[in-house]
Amino acid sequence: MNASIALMGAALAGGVAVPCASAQPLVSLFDESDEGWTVETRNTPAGSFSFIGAFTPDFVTNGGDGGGYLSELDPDGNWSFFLAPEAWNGDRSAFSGRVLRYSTRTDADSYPDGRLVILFGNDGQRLSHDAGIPPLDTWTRRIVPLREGSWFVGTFASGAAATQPQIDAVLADLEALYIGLEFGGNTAEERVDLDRVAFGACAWDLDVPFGVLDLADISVFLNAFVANTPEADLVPDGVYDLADIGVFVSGFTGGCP
Ligand SMILES: [Ca+2]
Ligand SMILES: [Ca+2]
Ligand SMILES: [Ca+2]
Repeated sequence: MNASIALMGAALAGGVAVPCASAQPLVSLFDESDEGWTVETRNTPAGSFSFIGAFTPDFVTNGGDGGGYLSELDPDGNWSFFLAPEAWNGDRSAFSGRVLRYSTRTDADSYPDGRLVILFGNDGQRLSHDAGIPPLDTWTRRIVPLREGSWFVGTFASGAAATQPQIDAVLADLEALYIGLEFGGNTAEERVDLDRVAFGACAWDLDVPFGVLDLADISVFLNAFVANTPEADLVPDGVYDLADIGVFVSGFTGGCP
């Protein structure tokens, strides 16, 4: 297996950076500002999930998963979410089948609903994903496939699985992207951070610059493959084998779909 990896690395390293020919991902690295992200608190996502309050997250200049990042101290006893800038909404059909990446960090884990990623579509369509609870006090990179098998209908990531047509319908007229930060039940119990968001990146576009395939992506893939971490599980089955390498090589050499 190591020989295969070395061969792949040598083969790919002989190429040049490949720009994604089609739609570029939307990216927030928070190098210099909050990039238009806000925080909203809402009623329970197990219920109406209706709007309660809007807040401005803290922008921190360094210490993120690369440079600056966003940070929010839980502002109230409701359900808090980072909200992507309005400019990210609209027709995102090109992102179907790609992934949402983000890095999260929390200093509490007493409450589970920070696990939620929620998309609003037109006419009240709502989808949700369960990203799980990250380990404490360390940056954790999330990978959320924008395809069937990763989303539920509604805002609580339970019940009916969302079909690919339902996911595509929401992406075709996106009205909001929420990333959960509710990892502590009480007001001001937890501080949760967000960085390195890439919405609509290819599964094999693993490192910055997102939207460009280059040696950095190869390096991340190889390291993740050897370490058996999810970034390299491109045929997502918890097994790290030639199938994952095959997807990476064909994706890398083919650009983005
Ligand atoms: Ca950053
Ligand atoms: Ca890249
Ligand atoms: Ca795999």
